[in-house]
Amino acid sequence: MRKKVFEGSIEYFQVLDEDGKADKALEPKLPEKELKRMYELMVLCRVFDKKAVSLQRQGRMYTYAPLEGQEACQVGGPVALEKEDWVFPTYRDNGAYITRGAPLDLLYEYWMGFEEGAAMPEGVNVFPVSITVGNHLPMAVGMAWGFRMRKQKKATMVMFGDGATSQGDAHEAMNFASVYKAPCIFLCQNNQWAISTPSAKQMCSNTIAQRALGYGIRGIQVDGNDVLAVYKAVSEARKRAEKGEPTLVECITYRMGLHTTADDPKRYRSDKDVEAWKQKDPIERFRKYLKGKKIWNEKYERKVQEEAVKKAEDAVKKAETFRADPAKFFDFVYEKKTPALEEQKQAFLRGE
Ligand SMILES: Cc1ncc(C[n+]2csc(CCOP(=O)(O)OP(=O)(O)O)c2C)c(N)n1
Ligand SMILES: [Mg+2]
Repeated sequence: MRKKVFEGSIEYFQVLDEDGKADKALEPKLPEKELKRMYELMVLCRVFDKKAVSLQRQGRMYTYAPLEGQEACQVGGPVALEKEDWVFPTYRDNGAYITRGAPLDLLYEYWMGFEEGAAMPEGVNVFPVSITVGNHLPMAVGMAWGFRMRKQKKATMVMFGDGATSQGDAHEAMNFASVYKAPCIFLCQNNQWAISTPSAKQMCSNTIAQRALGYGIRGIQVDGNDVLAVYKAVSEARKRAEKGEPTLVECITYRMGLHTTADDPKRYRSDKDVEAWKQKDPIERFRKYLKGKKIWNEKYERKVQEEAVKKAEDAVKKAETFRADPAKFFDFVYEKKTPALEEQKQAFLRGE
């Protein structure tokens, strides 16, 4: 006897087409103020990012991983969360920090080499970046499971790339979240590349979202250059999270820039591809939508750009005047300093 024991498929959706026209059946009903906030955040992310690359090129910042092209994911995902939720980002997700209210000077400070920049103010619930690919997925699930055990109505959202889905940690995390009903949202930014490895060489499955079926959780694929699609997918996932149902959201996007400032993508991908993705630019698409709704005009654009540039420049000034206190190094080795460590600290302070 043979019979089908499982039937499953994966949906893809897009709210805004490439001309910024909305699919009325899917368009989220957001007030003008919120739409403007999202647009302003996307512009701020791009301005922040371009500034960081330029600082690195001038020798004023260390290695930096640009987010250009991924603004719709990094704004649309985090804005759909509740304030008390937690986000677990990667090195590329400065936009998620910005959206959650991180002070820009701390972000610059961190990428200038100061760990102090990773300490977010109270209420900015974003974990320190995970440079280790994939290792933050189980952490996000662990925190979410904790929320569930304490009966708190909070959720976590972990952000990761296509490459991270090849790590054992990613599989363990999704399976664990499913079994323990952890209120966790898995937001994958499939930007087509893991450094120089294209998605097609990374996996043989058609989508990343379909892996959710194997864990018995919901998987959805969205246009990751469409901020309203990402927003809608994550808002729905957030509602399910509260019921103990994790979701895997795969955002189809593209890394427009370098993997990091230490990379030269011209050695492994064609300008033609990059050009084609430029036509799908998430900020331009959203701008067209806002223009169609008579929310956007040239005067508003000038104001948004000027404010973003000022915020970034002020933050750079602040970050560049930051001076670390090397004696603090001794304070964070253990929760309480051992006598030997205290002795070493005192010797250091005496300049020995
Ligand atoms: C465990 C581990 N292996 C390898 C690396 C080196 N590494 C840094 S980024 C990266 C590619 C990750 O690609 P993806 O997950 O798609 O994220 P993206 O950089 O595209 O945002 C690799 C292999 C690392 N940081 N951690
Ligand atoms: Mg990638």
